[in-house]
Amino acid sequence: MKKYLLLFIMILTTVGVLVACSGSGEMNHDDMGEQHENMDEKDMDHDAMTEDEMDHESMSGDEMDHGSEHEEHGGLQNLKSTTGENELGIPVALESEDAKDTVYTIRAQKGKTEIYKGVKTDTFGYNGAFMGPMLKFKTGEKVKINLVNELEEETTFHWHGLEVPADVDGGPHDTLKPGERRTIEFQVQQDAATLWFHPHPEGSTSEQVYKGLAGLIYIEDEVSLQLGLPQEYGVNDFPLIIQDKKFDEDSQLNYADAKNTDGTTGDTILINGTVNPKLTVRDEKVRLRLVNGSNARNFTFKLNTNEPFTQIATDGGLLNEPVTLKELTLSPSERAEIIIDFSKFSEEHMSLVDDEGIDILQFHQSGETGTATNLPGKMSSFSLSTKESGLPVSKRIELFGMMDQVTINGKKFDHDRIDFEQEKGVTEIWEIYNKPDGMGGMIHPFHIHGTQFKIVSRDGENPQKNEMGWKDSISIAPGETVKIAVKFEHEGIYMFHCHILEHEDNGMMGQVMVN
Ligand SMILES: [Cu+2]
Repeated sequence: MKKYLLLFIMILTTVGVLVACSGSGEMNHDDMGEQHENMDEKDMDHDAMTEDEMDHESMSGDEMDHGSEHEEHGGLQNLKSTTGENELGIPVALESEDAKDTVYTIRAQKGKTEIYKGVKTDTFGYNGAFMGPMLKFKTGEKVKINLVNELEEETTFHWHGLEVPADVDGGPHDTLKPGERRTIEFQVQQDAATLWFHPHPEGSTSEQVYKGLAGLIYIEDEVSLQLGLPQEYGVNDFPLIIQDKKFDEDSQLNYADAKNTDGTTGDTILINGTVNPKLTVRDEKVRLRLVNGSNARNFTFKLNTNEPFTQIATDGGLLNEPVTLKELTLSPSERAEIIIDFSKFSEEHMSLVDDEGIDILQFHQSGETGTATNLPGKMSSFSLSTKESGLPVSKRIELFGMMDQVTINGKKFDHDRIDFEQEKGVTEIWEIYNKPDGMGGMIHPFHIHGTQFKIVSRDGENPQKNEMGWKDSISIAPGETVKIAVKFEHEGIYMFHCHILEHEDNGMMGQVMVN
């Protein structure tokens, strides 16, 4: 009985805050998170709740009205502008260990990093103390990767966006214990793209990524190399793994302190692990491969001058043709490749800013002339056929909740439960609905492992031009319903989940078995 009394009190408290916040039209997930964190874990037995008990909307306003304290947007840390005092670090392009075949060794390690000059910060990294290298794969080739866990905790090596059999995908089933090694092999079967890799252990993905485990994959194919796109790595082709973190007074990345159950954000931008970054560019077209590697922050990127730029690729590869934009939003784990033509600019101060004008990355134009390139008209042959878009919906997914009460179709992740089955090589339409909660809800970036999918529609409308390409993650707004066409080329059990890493760790994840 005591347990149910506590549960009841907890629901009343939660709902009280919900009303206070929704009444003011403000969303405040953070303060709610704190309330929950103050409670004893065992008092929060969600499994004991019925669906009705968890459904905030089923209660009337009177039942829920517990006061009217006005809460601020506590959840989202305000970002500071980069000062531009440090030249952007470029991830090392890892050399194959074999002259003939592509063989890499990836070690998950811990170490100390001088993120701020003269101060050592405890960090995690791949093949180094912080962040990771860039792995280059060519379409069609066989790749062998030796995985080594040198951490003092379990981890996995997940290849985000790579179409590989489930047993090498590095999901939560594939943990390596401290000191353990494993060798995986697979064939690269997809077109040129910018992918990334990160850990995926159940319950601690958010902390491990936050501490620095994130690396890059460039897939190249013959066609993409002949298009004349900027492709001199570190010269006019730059990866940007963009993350926000919060440093404590000792300049440490104290995850327990920074943690927000509803998605951890920080006030400090790091790109490729560099704080206060600037990028020196020549007067030429420069390709930026943007990776939103943050735990939870959505970024809307613009140029401070409001000049247009050109998007050439989505998560899974090149768009059919370049798309001109003035701003671009990426939710966690989404990628986009953009081209900025610096031969057109000679401003004193050029930078990539967010939608509030905060400098994310400053540019320094060296004045040197670069390579003159023309953007190709046609880059890929992506298509969504009328047959595909006309298929009936065969899987329905409802994303709901906040903090540690996040669910998919009312359930939390259970590694012993298969949520869906799908046949290999068969396209199915997944319909995903982001059900708003009493506070208006929040964006959930939805990711599926082991495949690249096509967006069929957003609320019944065609996707924007810059989303007409391969995707493995999709940002879904509260109240929005998206349809995507999904096909798996390999067998096994794959994850689908929210890529707000704290939501994922809190169980906003399911499994599809491909036969
Ligand atoms: Cu989420």
